[in-house]
Amino acid sequence: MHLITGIPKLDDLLDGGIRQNKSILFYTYPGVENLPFAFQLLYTRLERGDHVLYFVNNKKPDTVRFMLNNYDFDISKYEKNKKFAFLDAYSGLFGLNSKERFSVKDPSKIDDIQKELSKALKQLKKNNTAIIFDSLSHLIDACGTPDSVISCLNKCMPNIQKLNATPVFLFTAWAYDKILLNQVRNAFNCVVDLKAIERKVILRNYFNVSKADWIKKIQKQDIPFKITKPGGVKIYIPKILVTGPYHAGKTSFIHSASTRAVSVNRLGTTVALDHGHVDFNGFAVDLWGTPGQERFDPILELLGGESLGVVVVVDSTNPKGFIRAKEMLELTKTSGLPSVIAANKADMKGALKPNEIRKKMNLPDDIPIIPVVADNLKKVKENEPCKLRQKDIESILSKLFEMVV
Ligand SMILES: Nc1nc2c(ncn2[C@@H]2O[C@H](COP(=O)(O)OP(=O)(O)OP(=O)(O)O)[C@@H](O)[C@H]2O)c(=O)[nH]1
Ligand SMILES: [Mg+2]
Repeated sequence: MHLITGIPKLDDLLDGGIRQNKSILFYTYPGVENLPFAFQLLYTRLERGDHVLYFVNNKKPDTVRFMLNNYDFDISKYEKNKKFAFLDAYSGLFGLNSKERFSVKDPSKIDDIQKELSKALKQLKKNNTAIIFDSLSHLIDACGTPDSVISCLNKCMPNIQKLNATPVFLFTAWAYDKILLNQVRNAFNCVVDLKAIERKVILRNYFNVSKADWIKKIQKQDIPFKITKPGGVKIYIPKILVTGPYHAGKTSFIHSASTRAVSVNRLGTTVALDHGHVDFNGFAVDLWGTPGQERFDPILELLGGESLGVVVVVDSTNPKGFIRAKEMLELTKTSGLPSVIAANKADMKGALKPNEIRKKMNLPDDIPIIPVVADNLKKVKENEPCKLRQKDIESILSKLFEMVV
């Protein structure tokens, strides 16, 4: 059975999601956040009717509740109908009584944890239950030798699985020795690595799946991500360039696609740049728009730098602009990057069809050309950006994001 995680792209890489009763490890490099991955997964499972048991040993259960709330994951209704419960292995560390449904008196004893875990799972037995282990690194640090934790883990994994649970472990690879780190990785059916590219400071976070024993050939792909609050895990594309000839509709495109956007415009034309932030389909993306007028050509190269993909907005009624559009790709040094042509103003008389545009622009078949129309023709004004139809914008964004990631 496929259990979707709700984490964008991860489900694709896992061939539909994690598998029931298989263990999954989020193997995290120091400095990278892993909690939102667990949160998004557990909330997705709750929404789909599963139960969740949250084992926590490094912060108060209330802290987890607070953090979940910050991401807009409201678990209160699931707590009320007993679909979500904590297994508190934190309060006991300070000799405090726990108010949670399940708790361990002495969390430094791995056997006690195991007993309480079995008790909790027996109560939940009839249901699919995801158990979040937050965190395995802390369990190793708190419960004696790493070897004993690993061997206990290996011993209790089949039991966990017998009780119809799918265990999800959070692990941060602090300075442990290499043998232990390998033991940890080997103890799970599936390993998702959460890493960062560092140059003195962390530049970018990404994840990949390095192991999933139900898949014959794993797609080796690094997926860049960003954590947003609320929202959780989003695939992050820091820069998509939006370019194209004068008056084609670039500013209109950016404002229609973005949750928030700013433009430096004067008398109805862009004189510096447009910037917009897109939050769509699990992607968080920043759009950068160029001006169209030739007098601004000297800044085009600056605006194009470090783009990962391009939306080329053309006016479908104005073939003269097509050559200019290709010239702008050269000037911004973005030709060759994943690109989609937004064939804008398709609502207007004389608008060329995508195949005609492809011919005139002499474009290869792998560059999609997607028609775009104004959302409401009555509201289109001379020299003022207008709202474009959401459906058209979304097909452009999904096509391009798929090509970039
Ligand atoms: N009918 C129609 N008009 C559109 C459409 N898209 C944009 N327009 C209009 O075209 C004009 C130019 O739109 P902008 O979004 O400012 O174009 P731009 O490419 O940013 O222009 P510059 O920054 O000056 O190069 C505005 O008057 C818009 O209202 C469309 O799909 N249909
Ligand atoms: Mg503009």
